[in-house]
Amino acid sequence: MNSLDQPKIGQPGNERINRVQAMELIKKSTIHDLGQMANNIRTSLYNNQTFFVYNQHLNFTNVCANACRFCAFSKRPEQEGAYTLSIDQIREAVISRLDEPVDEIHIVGGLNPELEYDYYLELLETVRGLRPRAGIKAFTAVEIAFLSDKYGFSHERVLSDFARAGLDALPGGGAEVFSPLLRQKLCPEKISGKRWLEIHQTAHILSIPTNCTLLFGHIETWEDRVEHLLALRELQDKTGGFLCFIPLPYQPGNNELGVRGPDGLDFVRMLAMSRIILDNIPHIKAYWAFSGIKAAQMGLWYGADDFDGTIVEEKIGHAAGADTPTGLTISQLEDYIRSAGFEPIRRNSLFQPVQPL
Ligand code: V47
Ligand code: SF4
Repeated sequence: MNSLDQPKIGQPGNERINRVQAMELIKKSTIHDLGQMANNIRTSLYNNQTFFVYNQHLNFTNVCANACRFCAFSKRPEQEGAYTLSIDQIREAVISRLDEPVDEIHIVGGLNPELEYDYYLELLETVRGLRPRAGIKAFTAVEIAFLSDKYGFSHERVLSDFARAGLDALPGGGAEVFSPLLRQKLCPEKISGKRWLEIHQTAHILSIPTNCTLLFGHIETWEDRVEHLLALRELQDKTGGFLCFIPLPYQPGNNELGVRGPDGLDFVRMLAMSRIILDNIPHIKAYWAFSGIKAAQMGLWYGADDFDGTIVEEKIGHAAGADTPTGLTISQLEDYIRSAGFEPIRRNSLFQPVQPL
């Protein structure tokens, strides 16, 4: 599907919320009021449907040239536990689950200077060859920028090459929080928020849809969160290429940031404010692997309409101490969604409904 075909979901007749109103809303509203507002929007869009995907995560390397202070996943090449999967190992990982009806492969890794451009192309071609019908959602804007700088290629060139090799969509990682001051403290080596947005804009222009995220619950304020959401909304006004927003609750284990992470109420407040502000982004995800399953179920009443998927096997949040399962079965996912009061709808990467085989 062309990313520009995504539905525009702003509600005609309703004034969209601005920065000042958003800050007032968060300061003055009870959690119940916020939940009701967000749930009204979510219900008007999807009634009681909740989306999920049969997916597989592939983290091809944890070796990373950056050292983001919140990240417990990345390793230096010589560090114990550092790994890089060969193309053969990637092939094996995909083949090992070929008997399962996986609809999406989510592929991300660290910025490993040893990996050549051809490795990325071969990786995509291998997965595409083995899984001709699955959506391939791969490489964050940070990885696209890394390759573009290393080889002197434009973002457009890298994204077009990858699309030809099998890429369908970009995941939302690497956005963190756009505030330059906070980025300096959290991830000084990482690309700026401005460049992250430019890469997503280029993807959208090339009809590659993308997701977007915000890492929250660490040292940021509500002002920072609102600014970040407004920047995403502004780009979406121009391109319509974002499919889904995922607020990522900071996981405090095994990293040097040394702050606590958001509690359950902050998680659902964040979901509700996202649904209210992002009136043009179709889907809001309650990412159970980071929030916990119970909080994600609650999140469905606070504006979220997507529960992510089976995953198997989540590594980034778990390196930072997430105490959730590393994966779920389809029937577990459906049970969690139903017991929260919603109808589970299986989807593909582009959020189109999938009929189970
Ligand atoms: O980019 C790293 C974040 C992201 C921590 O697009 C952390 O559908 C919390 O982006 N605590 C990767 N977060 C995960 C991600 C994602 C996940 C699921 C679905 C999609 C999607 C995208 O995880 C990284 C970084 O922002 N991260 N360390 C941490 N300690
Ligand atoms: Fe590397 Fe990504 Fe971890 Fe930052 S968050 S250190 S870029 S793997």
